[in-house]
Amino acid sequence: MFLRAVVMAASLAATLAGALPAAADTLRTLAESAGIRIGTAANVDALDTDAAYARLLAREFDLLTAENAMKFSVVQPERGRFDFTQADALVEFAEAHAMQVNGHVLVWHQQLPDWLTQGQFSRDELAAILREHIRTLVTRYRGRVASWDVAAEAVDEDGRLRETFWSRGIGPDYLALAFRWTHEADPQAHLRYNDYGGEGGGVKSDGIYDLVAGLRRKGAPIHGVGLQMHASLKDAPRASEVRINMKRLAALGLQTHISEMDVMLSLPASRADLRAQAALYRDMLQACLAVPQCRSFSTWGASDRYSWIPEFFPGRGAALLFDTDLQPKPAYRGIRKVLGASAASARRH
Ligand code: 9MR
Repeated sequence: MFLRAVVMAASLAATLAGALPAAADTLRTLAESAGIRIGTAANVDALDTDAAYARLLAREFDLLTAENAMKFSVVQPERGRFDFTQADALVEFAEAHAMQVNGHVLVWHQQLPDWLTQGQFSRDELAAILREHIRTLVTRYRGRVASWDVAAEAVDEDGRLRETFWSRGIGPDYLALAFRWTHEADPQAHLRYNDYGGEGGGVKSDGIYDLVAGLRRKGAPIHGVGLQMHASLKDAPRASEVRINMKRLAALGLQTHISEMDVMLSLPASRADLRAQAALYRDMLQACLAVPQCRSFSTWGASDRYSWIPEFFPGRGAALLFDTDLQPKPAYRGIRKVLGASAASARRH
């Protein structure tokens, strides 16, 4: 009787394993063996309304960034009234599927509520508002949100500190303060600076380097840099320069992340463009895998069904790994191949 039960259990296990051959081949399984996290920005409304999209995220990714759910105007729509509905939904989804969460974003000059941008505040009042915002949000998710994009896009195209609502209102030290306040609220969290257009070489990349080097010198608790990587086929950094940039950031003691990659195409996307897009994704992932301090690779959305590109760049889109029917594109297969090769060589070592 006992033996029969064992045999039945074994055959059931074999049947189940046979029914799920893809599990070993998902991006997240391969990324784990390769030693990095594979992430995406998540659309919280879609998680609620689109079950196939939610399943896709849980199957392929092990790191989620809130595309909008944790931004200032969503979390604190009125002064002192915090709304965590969307942020909670995101964190709970991630926990249910053993995914890490990257909190996005604490101090940024966009998606700020009117009460803040239209208000008249002294420097001290503004600093107190930011401190309270950070304290409330970060404390709520202490131990549950593994990393935070503390600050984003603070460097201008010319490499200098961007003049923003925050730099005007508090002064240039708002960045060092934001890192300190975040660290106080969750001393275990990995704290990142996140920007676009400085992934490879150039003035902006140098400006970002100088900024984070300065923060390190001042003793600010900054641990990583997110290189966003919003690209097009005509406008993308060279992978070799991305690698060099990651290495110089690593020499400062900083981890790096490809934090928001997408590659916009002209619509309708041609097969040649989809192939070139796949090559770009592969190259950037390879650059990340070549630098031990590059710890995660995230795309800004998973499926072309939900992407910011068509809204912001009419006539362009098809920028992500899955199409509008949630079907894998050449870019997905390219990423999977690179992760697979890296996972296999990691196992050999
Ligand atoms: O994808 C986000 C889009 O839904 C918002 O409307 C937009 C508001 O500016 O922000 C987009 O996400 C941005 C991210 O938060 C920071 N880096 C650039 C991203 C694309 O604009």
